[in-house]
Parts: sequence; structure tokens; C-alpha cells
Amino acid sequence: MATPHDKHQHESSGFWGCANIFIGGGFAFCALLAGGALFFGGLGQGWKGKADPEAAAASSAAPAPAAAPASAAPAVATSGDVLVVTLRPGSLNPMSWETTTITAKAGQKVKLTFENQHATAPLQHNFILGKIGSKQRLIDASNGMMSDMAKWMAAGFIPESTDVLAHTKLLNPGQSETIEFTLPAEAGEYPYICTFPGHALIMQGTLKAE
Ligand SMILES: [Cu+2]
Repeated sequence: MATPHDKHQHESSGFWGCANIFIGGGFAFCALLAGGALFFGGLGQGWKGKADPEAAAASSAAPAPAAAPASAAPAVATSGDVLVVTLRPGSLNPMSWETTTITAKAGQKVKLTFENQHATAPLQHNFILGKIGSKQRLIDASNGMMSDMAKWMAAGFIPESTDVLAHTKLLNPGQSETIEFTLPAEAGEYPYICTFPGHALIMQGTLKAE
């Protein structure tokens, strides 16, 4: 189910690593202390309006869109028995998920694509799906990685833990990866977070298996 961690260990990127630690720290500070989401929301709308005439038209017709998805692909769809999920960073806050709740069936196959696209705040991210009840442990593991950023950057910030059910590699801005996994048979709430240090406290979602 989970792909072997060592498969990704050759993937490292010094430039984005350094840039992202720097940028990510700044964003975390902003988002936590100064209502960064609102700031980036405003910025995002402005950029989107320039880049995309349709979005501009839509936002003048409806003046207060809370969160306009950037891509045409629906966040969640089904194809046969497979749940097809497309995740992106949040358009308002780039250190959040655009989709924070996903409903699935216990034991269902999932084909998940993480499109790491953000118009105004390119950051590195990963996607980690954890066992039921593992959210805090994964957050703690992510925070613990700050003590050895070089080691964990080389490992894609993937926690070495049996709590990890499935994950992408660490994606650079603009990259995307599709992973397939089968949910456990147990119904419940499976947390998904980005374990890039500094992101985990905000970049959280819940996959509800019913
Ligand atoms: Cu992240």
C-alpha cells in the first residue's frame, strides 16, 4: 500500500529546500499570527483576475467567491469502484489543502493526484495519509524533523512510521504525482497532512471512510 520510502530518497533539491524553509517559515508566521489567509486570498484573487479572464468575469458577477478552485478537474470523483481525488494547495492559504474533507468507502481503492500548483506562493509539499488517530503523531514527527533538515529533506520529509499508509514524494512547485492505494477496511477518519516542517499544523485534511 505505502510505497517504499527509500524509493524517494534520491529525490532532493537543495535550492527549493532552502527557499522553501525560508518561505515556509515566513508563511507559517504570517498565517498563524496575522491572518495570512486573508492577505493571500486578496493577492490570489488579484493575480487570478489578471491571468484568467473567465475567473475575472466570474468574480465580477459574484463579488465574494470564498475559494475559487484553480483547475477544471473536480476534487473528488468516482471511476468504477475507484475514488479519484485531485488535491492542490489552498488558493487562499498556500500552506493548506484546497480540499480538507474527502469521503470514501472503507476498503476503497483511491487514485490520488497531488498537483502542487499555486499561482502566488510556490512551495514544496508532500501528501501523507495516516492511520486513524495518527494525526498528532505525524505532526510531532514533522516538527521533530527541524532538528536535521538535511537528512529529512533527502527523505522527502516522509516520517519513518507505520502510521504512514500512503504518501507522495516531496513535490517541487509545479510538480504533480499520482499515487494509488487501497484504504484499510476499517471505517473512520484518516488524516492527511503535509509533513514539510512548519506546514503540518495548517496543511491538514480528513479522509472519512464510511
Ligand atoms: Cu506543505
